[in-house]
Amino acid sequence: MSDYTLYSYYRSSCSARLRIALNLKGIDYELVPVNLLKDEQLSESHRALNPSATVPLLVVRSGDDKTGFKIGQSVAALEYIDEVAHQEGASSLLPPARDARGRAIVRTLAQIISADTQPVTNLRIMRRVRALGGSAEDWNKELMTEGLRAYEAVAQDHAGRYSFGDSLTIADACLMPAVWNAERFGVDVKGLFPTIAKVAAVLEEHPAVKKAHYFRQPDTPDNLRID
Ligand SMILES: N[C@@H](CCC(=O)N[C@@H](CS)C(=O)NCC(=O)O)C(=O)O
Repeated sequence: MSDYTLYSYYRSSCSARLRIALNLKGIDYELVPVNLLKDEQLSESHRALNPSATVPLLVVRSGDDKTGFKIGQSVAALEYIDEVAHQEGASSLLPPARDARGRAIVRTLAQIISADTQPVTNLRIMRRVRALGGSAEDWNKELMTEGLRAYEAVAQDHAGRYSFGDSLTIADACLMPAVWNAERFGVDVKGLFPTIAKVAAVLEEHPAVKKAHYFRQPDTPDNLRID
């Protein structure tokens, strides 16, 4: 048995990916809030744990290992959670190894969000856009629209109940919080992206996703909290 600690911020899309996966696998975890608006991710103590100065950070402790094994990249952590749980008999968040094409499609979808969309709309980038005199809100709305347009184009040929067929995958764990962010910045997800909207509607009803929602976290401010 391992102990899991998740360093997380309630409104961090990358943290939400891991909350969704941990909830899906029924893995209990201790949540350590890191307040991005107070720059806690930039502190020496956090950088010592995650040199990327970001959340999420997943720390896994087992047996006598008190320091823990640290994973500071959300997609690596998603796959780790999936692989460990799969070894213990849970269903996988990736198509089976014999379906190499399916796995490539799921990873393509996950990377449209995790490699092409989130990094350019991150808090540190928004701050730089503002420092250069631009509108970070317009910047994010445009880039999130472009990212979701690419996702829609790939997913429309493969989606069932979820982004790839009828099983929830790492692509969905990346998509759901990306949709929450896009809606926050005024992207008309339902109007522009019918496949994503259909999948998101199913995801939003999933108990693991509900529990991972931005507004149901221990560090969610009281004025945003929902039941
Ligand atoms: N590639 C990293 C990105 C992590 C990341 O950028 N996290 C955001 C929150 S979603 C963050 O910590 N931002 C802090 C900042 O921009 O200073 C991952 O997938 O874990």
